[in-house]
Amino acid sequence: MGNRISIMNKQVHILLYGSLAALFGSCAPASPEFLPVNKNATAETKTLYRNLEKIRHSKTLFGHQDDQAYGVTWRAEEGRSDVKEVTGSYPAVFGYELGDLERDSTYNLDRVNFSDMKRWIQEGHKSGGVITLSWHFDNAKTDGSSWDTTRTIDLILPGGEKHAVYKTWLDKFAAFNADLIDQNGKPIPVVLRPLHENTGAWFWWGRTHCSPEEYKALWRFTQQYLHDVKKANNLLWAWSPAEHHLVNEFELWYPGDDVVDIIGLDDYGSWNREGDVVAEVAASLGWLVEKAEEHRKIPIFAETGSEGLRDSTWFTQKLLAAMKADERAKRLAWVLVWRNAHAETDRKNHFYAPFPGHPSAADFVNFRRDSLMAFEGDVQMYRN
Ligand code: BMA
Repeated sequence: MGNRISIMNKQVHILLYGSLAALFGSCAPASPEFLPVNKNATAETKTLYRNLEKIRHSKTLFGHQDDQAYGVTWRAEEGRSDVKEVTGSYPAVFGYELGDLERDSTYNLDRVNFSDMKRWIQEGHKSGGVITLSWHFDNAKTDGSSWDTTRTIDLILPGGEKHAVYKTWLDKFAAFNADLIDQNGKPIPVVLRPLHENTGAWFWWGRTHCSPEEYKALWRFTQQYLHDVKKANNLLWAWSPAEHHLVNEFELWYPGDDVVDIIGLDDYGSWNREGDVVAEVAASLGWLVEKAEEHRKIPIFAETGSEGLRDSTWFTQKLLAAMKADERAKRLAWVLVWRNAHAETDRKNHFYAPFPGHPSAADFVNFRRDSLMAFEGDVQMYRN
């Protein structure tokens, strides 16, 4: 109840301030600036942050992981995108994955060439889209993957015997990041989304493999090192726990207002539950938006999707329906669906966006046309 009142107050405030601004034009007092946590963020990064905050009140950007890298029937073919081939437009958010960068590998863990990735990031940015990066990094103790949950966090924190190794990983990211330069020679703003899904237990940084203090210390060290030592001033920081245990444990694991710009949710599981999934996802997205707004952060649906899209109207009747069923959920800045793995060389039926000829293609065109959704070209993220 209290929260609803404060949202109503906010709307009255916005209305009032809007009318004053209209009356007095540029003489009206400036609203408090919406700034990222990094005081030294580049002007372009600040513009992106401000625009995300502004645009989310009328539009939700559509994102797709590895969109230009491969689709269900192709791999690394210039200009291709399953999303574009079905709807005529690229997404407005491009997600890429850094896993295996720490191994000095030419390819990431899903066989995307890192130099190709840099070029696609440049193209995505040039089209006005948002770039976001996840990182399924290895377990430093065992050299296993992210899914190797052998305890390792104590070793990579400052003072731990693998701390120096962890720093070399961040150095490698900093070198990769330094190559992300736009056509004017300026650093491309990047939304970094490390240590994700930590309220689940499947990664070594998950809730049963470290304490909240250790998790938050690792988040803080990572940020401080990239900001202060590597001078990576093009980053916005997205924290995206999984839906598991989230409602009860949000504040326990939240790294802090001074180190988070964007608050997201990763949720695949809810779509497969019994009952009214639209109502349930709507409620949890509404809750997330309210939580982010309480903290003065930007809310996103950081990862979701229905693997293999067996429901041919999933995009409009499930995802969009949930985003519209709760007034608060309409204020998400973006929703990103996971990758369309190449069936022949990677994984069969591991795709989350329709591709030409798929039964859900027509529904996805309707989703793209919906007035809430923004694809490539619908919004300008880098204009002041
Ligand atoms: C997972 C799956 C894996 C992939 C990983 C990193 O959820 O898609 O196949 O390797 O993300 O992209």
